[in-house]
Amino acid sequence: MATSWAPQDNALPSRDDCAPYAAKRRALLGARFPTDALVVPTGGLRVRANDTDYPFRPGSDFFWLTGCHEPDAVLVLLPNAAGEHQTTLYVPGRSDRSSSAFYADRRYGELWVGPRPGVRETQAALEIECRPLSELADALARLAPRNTRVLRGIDPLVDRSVLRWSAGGSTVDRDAQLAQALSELRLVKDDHELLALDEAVAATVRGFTECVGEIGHAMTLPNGERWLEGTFWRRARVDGNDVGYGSIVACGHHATTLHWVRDDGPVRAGELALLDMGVEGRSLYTADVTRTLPITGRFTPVQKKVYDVVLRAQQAGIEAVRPGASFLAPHRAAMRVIATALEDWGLLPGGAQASLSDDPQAPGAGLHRRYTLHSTSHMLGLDVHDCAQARDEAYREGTLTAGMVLTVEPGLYFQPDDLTVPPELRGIGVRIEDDILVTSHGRRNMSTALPRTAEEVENWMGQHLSN
Ligand SMILES: [Mn+2]
Repeated sequence: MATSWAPQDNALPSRDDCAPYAAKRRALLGARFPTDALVVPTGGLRVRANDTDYPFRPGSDFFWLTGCHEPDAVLVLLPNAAGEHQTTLYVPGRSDRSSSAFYADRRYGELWVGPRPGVRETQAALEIECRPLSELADALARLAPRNTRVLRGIDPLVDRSVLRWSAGGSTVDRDAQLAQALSELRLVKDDHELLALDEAVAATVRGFTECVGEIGHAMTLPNGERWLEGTFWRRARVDGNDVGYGSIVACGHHATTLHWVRDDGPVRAGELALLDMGVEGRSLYTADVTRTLPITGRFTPVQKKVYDVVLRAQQAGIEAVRPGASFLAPHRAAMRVIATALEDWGLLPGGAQASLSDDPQAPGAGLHRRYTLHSTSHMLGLDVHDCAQARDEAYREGTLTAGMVLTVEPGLYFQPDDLTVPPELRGIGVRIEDDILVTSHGRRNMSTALPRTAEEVENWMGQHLSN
């Protein structure tokens, strides 16, 4: 079987656009730890069931530093005397026709999975010195635990090979500092990342619009939410890599379940559809957008009453985004609008002021949270909840800086069995979410291509609803 095949094309790929950006990011990381060796793996294939795997998706920190899409790869930065780092990327070799794996390995053999880049190809595309993965074990064994930091919890093989270091106890803290530094460096996006986010948002806008066009068909199915979920997923796969997180397609009272990802309910006239969906682009940055749409294309008066409060809260939140403002400013601004409205509706017996109190022991404090449930913002990037390992002082209690991208997504949720609210509000859930870039002077809403006001939503749906 190994003979009489035409020669394979071994041309090298051209340079990936991200290469110079990734080089800068590695330099930034290296500068944080000038005398340490740093080990950042991407992780490997994971079994879904029996002999089938989940589609592989690179580790976000690894990908940010390399742009490499291949599973099992490991980046090693070795400090040198000049206080810089020598970069080596360990990648699996190809399983081309010259190898027995070509035929035999159903996970990696190119007969099974198609051509894969190997050491030469990855080096040419990413402009990083690459070595075969088979050399990694020796390379790790040469590192001194005292000045090595490892991104743990990603690759069991890497974790195991450095397990012996943990005996002293202190390396784990050092490793956590590496994860923290990566998260904090990723807080501010470079131009290449912003382009990728804009592309992800544009694809997300197309997906939302296509969902509106499919509402009519979804209404004919017992589990029409799935039809809308699938409609969006098709757009995510065609324009990007995947969805960045499980799409929430929540019609009627499902909208009051925050992470409704079962998406197996009906799509019924007279109800709202809360759609929280984001395309993850080919360069793995994800959008995260929510719209709450009247299924027939027109809000009822009570739906519009709730919608308009959430919209005003979101607008106040968006306007609070500016460099130098605290990360929590959009949340505070949005909650002020919502608590005031809840007080007007007689739902906050102690009043909005008391409910918004920073003192959790104060009477009436936090009562609005029964209906708002979650915080208003999170960072967005390669991960939908980006930069999660950053210290509070750099993120949750920190200050907004130009280049950060965050969501502003207040919501109001009246559970169907909540006896504290009037019956007409029960089962209504509304969230509006946009992706906001902090600019040097203020902000740019990256997702303005989707309508937000009730009137704009109704006009847009009128153009795209089909029956
Ligand atoms: Mn979000």
